[in-house]
Amino acid sequence: MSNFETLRQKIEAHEARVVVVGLGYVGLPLAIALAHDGYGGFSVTGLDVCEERVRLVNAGLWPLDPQEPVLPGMLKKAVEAGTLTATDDYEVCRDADVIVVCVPTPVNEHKDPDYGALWAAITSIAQYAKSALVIVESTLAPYTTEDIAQMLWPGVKLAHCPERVAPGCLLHNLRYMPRIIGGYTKEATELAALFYLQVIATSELHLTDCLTAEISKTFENAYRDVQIALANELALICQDLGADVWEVRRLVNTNVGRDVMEPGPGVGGSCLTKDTWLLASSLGEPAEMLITARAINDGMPSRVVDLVTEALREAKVSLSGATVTLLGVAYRENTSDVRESPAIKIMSRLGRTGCEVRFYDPHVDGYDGDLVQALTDSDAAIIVTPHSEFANLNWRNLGGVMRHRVLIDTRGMVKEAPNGFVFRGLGRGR
Ligand code: SAJ
Repeated sequence: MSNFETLRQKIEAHEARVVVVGLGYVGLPLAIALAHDGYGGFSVTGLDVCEERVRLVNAGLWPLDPQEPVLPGMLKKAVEAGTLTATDDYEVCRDADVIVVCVPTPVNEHKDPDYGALWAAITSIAQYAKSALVIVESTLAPYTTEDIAQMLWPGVKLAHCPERVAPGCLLHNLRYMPRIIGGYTKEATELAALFYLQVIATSELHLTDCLTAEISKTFENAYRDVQIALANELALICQDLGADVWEVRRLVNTNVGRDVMEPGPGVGGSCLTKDTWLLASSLGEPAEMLITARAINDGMPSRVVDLVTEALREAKVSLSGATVTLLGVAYRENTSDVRESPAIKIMSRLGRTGCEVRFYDPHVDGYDGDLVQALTDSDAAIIVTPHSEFANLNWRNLGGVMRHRVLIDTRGMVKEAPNGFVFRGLGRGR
């Protein structure tokens, strides 16, 4: 029987031995779902270089900081059932039929791909895996799959199936998001598609080649980044002209095919902040619009600091020596994920001016204490993350504990300036 046929049969019968390399936000949910008897039911080994993460997974404990619904319970069950184990030893790849690579692919300080983790994983896999199906879920700059193929060729079947999960809904996205599968060969595409069909609930698999998959993934996030930059530019235009961006946005969106996104204090998270750079790194000519969008979004924390400075000046409070409370540390609403959060950038800019900066975030451990205490004796409050808890705060009461009543809303959550407050809204010129 050919290697292709053997793999096909093992995958279909759920008898394939699976290794998931990288037990982070992408790899861990996948390893759990693959091992769960209701979904994949495969025998799965999670591989990670972090000993502590390996230890926690083997103990049936969720090892990641941001909490997720359902997954921790599924992890415990899979470990107890013996279908999921973890290791830091690549030798496990020797007997693997399917290896899925989910390691981080960030960019360095020059915005070039930092493939340290990727090359370490691929080099180790190449040492042991001779005929497995290798799928790379990590986001890749165009032509990277080609380079990976050179390292694994000729025995291994290789496909790029870029991840599409987001914190707070990792399992849901994994099960229901349409997937793009770009095989290095037609056989690899076919096997990878068959493999995902065993674990995902959607049948929407889009089969293509690896270069098209790489460009599609990086561009889908670059596209979102540009759309947000455009909304942020509109906010700055409205602020300058004395209009309200939320009303302008509402009116623009009444026309067919217009869907202006929401302006805000900048773009956080690990996807949108780097995928433009991965895409741009592979080009001969600069991708001007994408790079301008990055610059606009990266500039938003400074615009927020400008608003704070202006509002404090109106309240006759000097910025140096003021106490400012940031409402929200997470980059994304209703999650505890703080990666690349605009809150951190605002904090460091304010810190440089001599401000004391406090945080309150009901979703983030360590910052989830008491809102009233966080605001007591503050000179200003800034709404940074649009957590639902911040939607209907009673500013009349909260103002009573503040030293000065200054409020900055970067997310359009406060409809009317509260009485007695110096109020500034991002994109609200009046
Ligand atoms: N943001 C705005 N205005 C908006 C939408 C977002 O300022 O209208 C800001 C957010 O506050 C945040 C940043 O942009 O700081 C990123 O937000 P996001 O909703 O795009 O969240 P991410 O970064 O977690 O994006 C992920 C992406 N998923 C992957 O890369 C696998 C993205 O492709 C998804 O579209 C997004 O989740 C999603 O919609 O869930």
